[in-house]
Amino acid sequence: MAVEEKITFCRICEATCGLKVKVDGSTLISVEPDEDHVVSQGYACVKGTRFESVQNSPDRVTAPMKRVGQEWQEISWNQALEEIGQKIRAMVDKHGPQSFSHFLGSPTGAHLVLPIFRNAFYEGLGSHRFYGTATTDTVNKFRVNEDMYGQAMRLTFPDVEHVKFYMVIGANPAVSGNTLFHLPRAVTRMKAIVKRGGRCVFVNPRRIESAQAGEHVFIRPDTDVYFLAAYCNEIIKRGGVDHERVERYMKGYQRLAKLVEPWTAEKQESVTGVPADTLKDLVSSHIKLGAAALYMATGVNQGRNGTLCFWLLECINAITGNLDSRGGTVMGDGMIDMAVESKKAGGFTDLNLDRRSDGLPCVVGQHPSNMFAHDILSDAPDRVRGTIIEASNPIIACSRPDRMVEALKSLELVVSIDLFKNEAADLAHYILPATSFLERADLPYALQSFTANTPMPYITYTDAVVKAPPGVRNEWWIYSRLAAAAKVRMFNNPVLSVLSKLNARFADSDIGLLRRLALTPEKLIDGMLKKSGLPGRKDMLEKHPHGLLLGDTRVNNFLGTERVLTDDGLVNLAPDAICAVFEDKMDADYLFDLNNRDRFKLFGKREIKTINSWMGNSDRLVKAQSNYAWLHPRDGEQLGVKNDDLVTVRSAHGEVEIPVKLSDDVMPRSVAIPHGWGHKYAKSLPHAAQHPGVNSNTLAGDGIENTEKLSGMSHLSGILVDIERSRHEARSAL
Ligand SMILES: Nc1nc2c(c(=O)[nH]1)N[C@H]1C(S)=C(S)[C@@H](COP(=O)(O)OP(=O)(O)OC[C@H]3O[C@@H](n4cnc5c(=O)[nH]c(N)nc54)[C@H](O)[C@@H]3O)O[C@H]1N2
Ligand SMILES: Nc1nc2c(c(=O)[nH]1)N[C@H]1C(S)=C(S)[C@@H](COP(=O)(O)OP(=O)(O)OC[C@H]3O[C@@H](n4cnc5c(=O)[nH]c(N)nc54)[C@H](O)[C@@H]3O)O[C@H]1N2
Ligand code: SF4
Ligand SMILES: [Mo]
Repeated sequence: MAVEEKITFCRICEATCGLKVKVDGSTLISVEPDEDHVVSQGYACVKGTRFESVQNSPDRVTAPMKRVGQEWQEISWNQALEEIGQKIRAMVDKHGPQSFSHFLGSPTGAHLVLPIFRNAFYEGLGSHRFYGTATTDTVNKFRVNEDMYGQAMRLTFPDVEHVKFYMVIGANPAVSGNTLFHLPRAVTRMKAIVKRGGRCVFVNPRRIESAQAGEHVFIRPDTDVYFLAAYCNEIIKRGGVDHERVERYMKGYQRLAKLVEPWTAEKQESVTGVPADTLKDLVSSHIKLGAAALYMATGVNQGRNGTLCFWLLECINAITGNLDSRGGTVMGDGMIDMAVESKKAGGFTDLNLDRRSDGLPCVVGQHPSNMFAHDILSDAPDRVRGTIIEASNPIIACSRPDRMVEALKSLELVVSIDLFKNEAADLAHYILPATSFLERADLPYALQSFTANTPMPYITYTDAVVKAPPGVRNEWWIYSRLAAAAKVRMFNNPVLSVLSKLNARFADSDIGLLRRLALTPEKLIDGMLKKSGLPGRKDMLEKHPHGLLLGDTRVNNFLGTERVLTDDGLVNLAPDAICAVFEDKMDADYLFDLNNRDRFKLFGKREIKTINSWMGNSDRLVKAQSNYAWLHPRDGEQLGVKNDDLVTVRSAHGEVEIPVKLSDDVMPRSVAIPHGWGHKYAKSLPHAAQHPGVNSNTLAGDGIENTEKLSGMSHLSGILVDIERSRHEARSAL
């Protein structure tokens, strides 16, 4: 077969860069950046350009597998789906629908039609037991959106193309892209802020790669809440509030002002390490430069107070008049207004406060992943007895891997839907092989209202550009067929249910006519595009293969409109639940942090060549392990360690032994360890097992006491640890 060149886009991270791939039949030969992509303009990172090592990996699962004892056997799809379907049905009939759960990983974010079918399956089953790694990265933001703007999906993003004062707290866009908004070519775009006379400031316990685009301010891990409270207070004291806008469109200002009043720049300095003068200088620029936006991400989300932090951050953006303003934070409206649609439909994006008996919320319908093992190992009658794990590796992603292993081992039924037999899949009873992103048609991230959440709004569409191996299936198909086997009614409608199950039969029928009749994702997306007044699939492919720019970000399209989804149409600056937690714990937390300011705090370090745990098996991306404990040289000296020496890092929950790298990019009394490593259970990921590294989540605690109460987020960053030189010698070949 001739080699073909095709244009598509990457879906490994949210930057969604344009790619040009060479394909020979069903084999991916190479991946290059798409020079002509309307937004990424020739940028793509190594994870994208070396994706062929993942796509073509000999370790990929390409047929359904069943574990019989310790042996894995290849079985047919019919057998797999029938057996799994019957087991789910029997479990649910005997123990009730909540006994069968779901655990969702981050790669599923980039898959447009999948949630429709997954949700239809679980709704039909009657189970709301959804867990997933959203509670390790970002549900605190959804909680705040719900309380301030009336719906979880009502999400702002910074208008980076026009901003003059941009402050990035606990994020590293140069390495990670961004979360919950698109910003390909992030470094270039952030450098442009400084070029046009603005400031771009990174508040972070490490002088990160992104800091080349602007300035850097050190902050002690998990103390941002004091910094933000003091920042908000300073804005108020210095007259930085746009009172007219606040009075017209918002409520709760007085309560907010009163809550932050005790938090001075001087007070925060003692625990954050950010000099009071630095904070005041930042506030001066914020007010003077006008168009200002604060953005935060996982580094802060994963602390003990991620919800309080995002609330304060959104309040600062709002009261300074920057919310819904050019160069401030904007509320994309996109192809579909996800917030409006979700509010109308109810269901999976709702905030559920009464599903759990322990009082933890289910933000966007997700139970806290920190409670997954607990809910399995509990002796409650409705405990979790079976689960599907989809695109996730909770043994590495979540706290207390030992407990996660014990819990997964105890389940009666575990089904992994994945590309690989990862550590969690190794403990499953069945593995169902899924398509990679190159093997499916898509629009960019659905969560972002289909590309609305980007400083350069655009739309792009891709067909599947590589033919999936014959034994691999798209998840929409898997859930439809599973529904038939488990006798689950889809879409709460008998006719639609029958049709959707038939549709899945048609989609891979041997009869060409039936296959052509099937309503495939391509056809669904075509309909969605046209309904939104955009070019259909064919036109997108032929006329706009590199994407179609949709004009500038829109402003003044939110405040005072029906898009504010609170009952009274006002932005709520002082939601009761959030204020109550602030009142309750700020002083106690502050005292605790003051008393522990000389101890080490652990935080994370994402790396350009890996994404969470799933690139460790690529021989082109991971050639040696880079899983070090990064320490400040002064701390290294005190501990008596130099580069590559082993240290033991110990928390209240566990300990790891890990080699050291010293760098003055790391704040003293803190230690950065990349997560996503620790492939010691990786029997079926041979390359990853050669460079295992250690799992930093051994140091994180699970259970309610290590879970943020307003959102269910796991506490993964800013964990107190002790470090000592290890008694063991450093391994020479790391
Ligand atoms: N290369 C690569 N890209 C990725 C990923 C990956 O694993 N590798 N993962 C993807 C995923 S799933 C996500 S959610 C996004 C995440 O995207 P980001 O949130 O940008 O993730 P990080 O690069 O880890 O940035 C978090 C930053 O917070 C800092 N930090 C840690 N603790 C604190 C704290 O208490 N306070 C402050 N102020 N800063 C703190 C860390 O030093 C780090 O620089 O990245 C995505 N992109
Ligand atoms: N200490 C610490 N822990 C963290 C973090 C941290 O910063 N520090 N970050 C947290 C964050 S933000 C996240 S998102 C989680 C990540 O944790 P997870 O969401 O569990 O992600 P991975 O561990 O990378 O596992 C992803 C799995 O999906 C599979 N996969 C890839 N593409 C597809 C696909 O298209 N379909 C299917 N079905 N499977 C696919 C891969 O093979 C891999 O096995 O980790 C969290 N854990
Ligand atoms: S930055 Fe993200 S989207 Fe772009 S190529 Fe790399 S992994 Fe893919
Ligand atoms: Mo994430």
